[in-house]
Amino acid sequence: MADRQPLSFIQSPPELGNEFREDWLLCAWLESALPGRMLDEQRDVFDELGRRSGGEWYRLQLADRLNEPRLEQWSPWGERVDRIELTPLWVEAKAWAAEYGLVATGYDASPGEHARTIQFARAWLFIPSTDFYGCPLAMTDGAARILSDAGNRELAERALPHLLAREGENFWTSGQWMTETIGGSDVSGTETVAQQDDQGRWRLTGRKWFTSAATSEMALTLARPEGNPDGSRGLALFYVEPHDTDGRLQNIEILRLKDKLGTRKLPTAELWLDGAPATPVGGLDRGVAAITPMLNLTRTWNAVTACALMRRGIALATSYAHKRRAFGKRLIDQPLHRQTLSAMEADYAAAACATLAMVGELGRVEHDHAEASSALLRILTPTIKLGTARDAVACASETLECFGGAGYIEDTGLPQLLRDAQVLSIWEGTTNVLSLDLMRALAASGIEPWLETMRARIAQLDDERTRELHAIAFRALEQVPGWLDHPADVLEANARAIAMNLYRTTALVELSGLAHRSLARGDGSHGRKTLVAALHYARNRFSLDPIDTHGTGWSLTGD
Ligand code: MFK
Repeated sequence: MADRQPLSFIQSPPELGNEFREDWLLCAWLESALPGRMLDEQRDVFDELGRRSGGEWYRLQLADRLNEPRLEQWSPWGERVDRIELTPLWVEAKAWAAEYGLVATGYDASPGEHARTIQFARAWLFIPSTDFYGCPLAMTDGAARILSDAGNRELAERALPHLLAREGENFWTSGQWMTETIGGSDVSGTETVAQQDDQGRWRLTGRKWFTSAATSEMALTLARPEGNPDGSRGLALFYVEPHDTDGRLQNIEILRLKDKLGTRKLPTAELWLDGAPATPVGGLDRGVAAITPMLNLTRTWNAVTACALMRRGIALATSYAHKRRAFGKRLIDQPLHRQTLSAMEADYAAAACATLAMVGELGRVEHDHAEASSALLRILTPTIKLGTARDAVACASETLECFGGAGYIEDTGLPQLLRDAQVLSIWEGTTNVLSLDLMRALAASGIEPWLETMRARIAQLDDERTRELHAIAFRALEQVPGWLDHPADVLEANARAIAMNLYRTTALVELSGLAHRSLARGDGSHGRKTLVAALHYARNRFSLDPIDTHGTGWSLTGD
C-alpha cells in the first residue's frame, strides 16, 4: 500500500484573547456610562472575567462539547428517582456565577442607578463561554425582583438570601414554569390547578410543558386556584421548592428532557406536578400580571445574551481572518471580507448600545422609581429583545460563513453558535408576540416616552462629525407618530415592521450618542471606531421596513 501523503497544510484555529479588553464597544460604553471611580473599582473584575472567558472557560466549553445533561428516571432497584445529571461545565458555572455576583450585583445599593450596568457587563463577559448558564441566572434575577417587591415577607426571607448569595454553596437558582401544552405564548389557557389540602396547604396539579433549568432549587409558576374564572386573570402566581430537604422531588415527576435544536446543555424538562406543594406569592388572581417583572427581566437577559453571542462570533471570525490565507492573502487583507466583518461589527455595536441603554434605564427605574422612565422601559424591553434576537441569529449565520466549510463542522464548536442563537427569537416571546406586546405598551402610554427621549438624544448630536447621523436618525424618528394613527387592524398587521423600525432607530440613536460622547470626551480611539460603526449602520444597515397602510396586510395563505 502506498504511504499516506504527508500533511502539507494544517489550519490554525481561531483564538480568543481577553474578552473584556478586546470588546471595544463594551469598554467605550462603560467609560461613557459609569463614573470614573466606579469603573476603576470594577475594572479588575471585568478584566478577570474577560481573561477567563477567552481562556480557561472557553477551553472547558470546547472540551465539554459532546456532553449533555442526562435524566435518570429509575434507580437500579426500581425506585423512581428523576435525577438530572448536569454537564461538567454547568456544575462549575453555578459557583462562578455566585462568586462574580451575576445576580446579586444588580441588587447592590452602593452603585445606585449603575448597579444594573455593572451586573450586565459582568454577565456579558460570562455568558458566551458558559453554555447558556445565563438562562437560570435570568430566571433567578426575575424571581429575586418579584420576591423583593411582592410584600410576602416569609418568602422573601426564605429565598432572597439564596438568590442573591455570592458563595456557590448557598446560591439558589430559580425556574420559571409558565408554558403548558395548551398555552405556549397564550398563557391564559394554563390548565394547572391549585387546590388546598386538609391542612390548608396549596397543591398544584398539571403538566408543565417547557421548564428550563429543571434543577433549580425554587421556581415561580402559574396555576388556577380551584373555582377561579377562565383566562389569565383567574391565574395566580405560586412559589415552589421542587425538592425536600433530602433532595427528593416533592410530588413532581420529570417526564423527559426536551430534544432541542440548541441550548443542549440546558436541562429543559417536561414536568408533571402531582399535588406539588406551593405557596401563593401574593393574591390568588392576576397571576400573569404578577409574573411580568420576571418576563421583562428574562427579556433583558435575552438581549444581553444576543449581544454577547454576536460579540463572540465576531471575535472568532476576526481571529480567523488574521490567520487564514486564501488566494494569496490573509482574509483580513481582502476588501470584501473586511467589509463583511465591519458590517457585523456595526450590527453588534448598534445592538449593544440599544441593549446597554435599556439596561441603564432599568437601573434608573429601580433606583429612582420614576414614572417616565418606567413607561420608556416598558416600550424598550420588547423592542430591544426582538431586534437583538433577530440580529444575533443573522450574525451567527454570518459567523459560520466567515469560516467557509469549517463553520459547518461540528468539532470546530462553531455550529453551536448558530443553534444557540436561534432560541433568542423564540424564547421569552417570539418576534410577533413581542411586537404585539409593544403595541399594547404603546396603546397604554402612547409613543411620547420613547419619542421625547430619542428627540433629546438626537438634539445632542450637534457636532459636525455627527451631522449625517443626526439627519438620518431625525428622519426615521419623525415618521413614527404617523404610523400609529392607522386603524387597529392595520397597526396589528404592521406590528412587526413598526417594532423593527423602533429597534433600528433606537439602536442608531444610542450608537450615535456614544460616538458623540466619546469624541467629546477626547477618547479618540473609541470615538473614531464608534463613529465609523454608526455611519456604517446608518448608511448600509438602516433601511426602514415599509409599513403596509392599505389594509390588514396581504396574504398568500388561507382564503
Ligand atoms: C439567556 C437568556 C434567556 C432567558 C431564558 C429564560 C427561560 C425561561 C423559560 C420560560 O419560561 S419561556 C416562557 C416564556 N413565555 C413568554 O414569554 C410568554 C409570551 N406571552 C406573552 O408575553 C403574552 O403577551 C402574555 C402571556 C403576557 C399575555 O398574557 P395575557 O394575560 O393574555 O394578556 P394581557 O391581558 O395583555 O396581560 C395581563 C396583564 O399583564 C395586563 O395587566 P392588567 O391585568 O393590569 O391589565 C398587562 O398589562 C400585563 N402585562 C402583559 N405583558 C406585560 C405586562 N406588564 C408589564 N410588562 C409586560 N411585558
